[in-house]
Amino acid sequence: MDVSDEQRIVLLGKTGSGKSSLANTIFGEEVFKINHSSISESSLSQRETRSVDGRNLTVIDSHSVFDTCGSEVLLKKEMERCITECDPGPHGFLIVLKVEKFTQQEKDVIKEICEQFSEDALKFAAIVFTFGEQLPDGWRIEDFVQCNEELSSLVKNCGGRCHVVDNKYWNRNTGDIYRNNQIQVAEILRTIDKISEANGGMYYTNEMLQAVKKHIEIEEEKIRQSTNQSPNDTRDRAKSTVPNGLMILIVGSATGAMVGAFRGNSTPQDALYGALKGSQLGYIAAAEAKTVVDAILKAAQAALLGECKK
Ligand SMILES: Nc1nc2c(ncn2[C@@H]2O[C@H](COP(=O)(O)OP(=O)(O)OP(=O)(O)O)[C@@H](O)[C@H]2O)c(=O)[nH]1
Ligand SMILES: [Mg+2]
Repeated sequence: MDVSDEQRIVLLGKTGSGKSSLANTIFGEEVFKINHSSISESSLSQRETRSVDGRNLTVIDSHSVFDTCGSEVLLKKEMERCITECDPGPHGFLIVLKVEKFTQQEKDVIKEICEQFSEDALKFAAIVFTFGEQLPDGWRIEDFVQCNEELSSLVKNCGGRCHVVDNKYWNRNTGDIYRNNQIQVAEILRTIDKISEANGGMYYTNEMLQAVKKHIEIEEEKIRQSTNQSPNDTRDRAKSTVPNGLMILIVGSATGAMVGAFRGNSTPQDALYGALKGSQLGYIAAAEAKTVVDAILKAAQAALLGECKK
C-alpha cells in the first residue's frame, strides 16, 4: 500500500491538446516545456513534483499517446511505459481533450481511449478540457459534453468527473467564478482526492493492465482458432469475456502480493515468499468481494492477517 503522501497523476492526450500547459497551470509555474508547433516535440514523458495546495503532487506529462497516425502497438507501448515511469503507479489519469469541433479524428481518439482503458481503469480517470475559451458564452463544460454521444459516454464512464481550463486566457481573475483557472485547478485537485479515496488510496498498477491484457490475448487466440471472425470482432468478443470478477481477482492478488512483499522480510527469498503468500491470501479473500475497492481492502487485510499469524 502507498504509505507516502505523494499523489501521482498522469496526463494523457494527443499532440497539442495542452497537456504540458495544463501541468504548468496545475503547478502555477512554467515547469514543462510548451510545444508551439503542430508536430509533437516531446518524445519522452517528463516527471516533476511540486508542493501544490499542501500536497506533494507528481505530474507525469506523457508523450502524446493518442495520436491516430501512430501504430496501435506503439500507442500501447507508450501508455505502458508511462505507467511504469510513474512507479509504483499513478493515483489517477487526467485525459486531456480540447474544447473544439468534433471531427472524425477526435472520435478516433475517444475510441482509442475506450480501447486502452478498461472500465476499471476509468475509475482512476477524469477528463480535463483545455481551450475553455472556445465554450460558447454562458455554457458550462457539461453542456459541451452533452452535445456528443461518445463524449457523454466517456465522461459517464469516468464517474462524471470532468473539468475545464483555459491555459492561455483564464489566468486572470476577471470576477468570473467559472472561467478561472485557479478555481478549476482547485476542483481538479478535489477530484484527484476523490479518485484516491474511492479506490482506497490505491494506485493503478501495471499488473492490473498486464493481467487483463493477457486474459484478452488468450481469449482472442481461442476465438481465432474456433471461428473465422474479423480481427476487430475477435478482439471485441475477447474483451467482452473479461468479467468484473476477474478484475476483482486480479486486483486482489496484486494487492496481496504487494502487502506480502512489503511486510518487512529481510532476504529476497523471504520477500518472495511473503509476496507469494500474500498473493494467494489476497486472491482467496478477493474472490468474496463484490467491488474492486472491496477486493483491495479484503486482499490487503487477508495478507496482513496472514503475516501476523506467521
Ligand atoms: N488558447 C489556448 N491555447 C492553449 C491552451 N493550452 C495549450 N495551448 C497552446 O497550445 C499549444 C500546445 O500546447 P502544449 O501544452 O505544448 O500541448 P501538449 O499536449 O503538451 O503537446 P505535445 O507535448 O506536443 O504533445 C501551445 O501553443 C499552447 O500555448 C489553452 O487552454 N488555450
Ligand atoms: Mg507537451
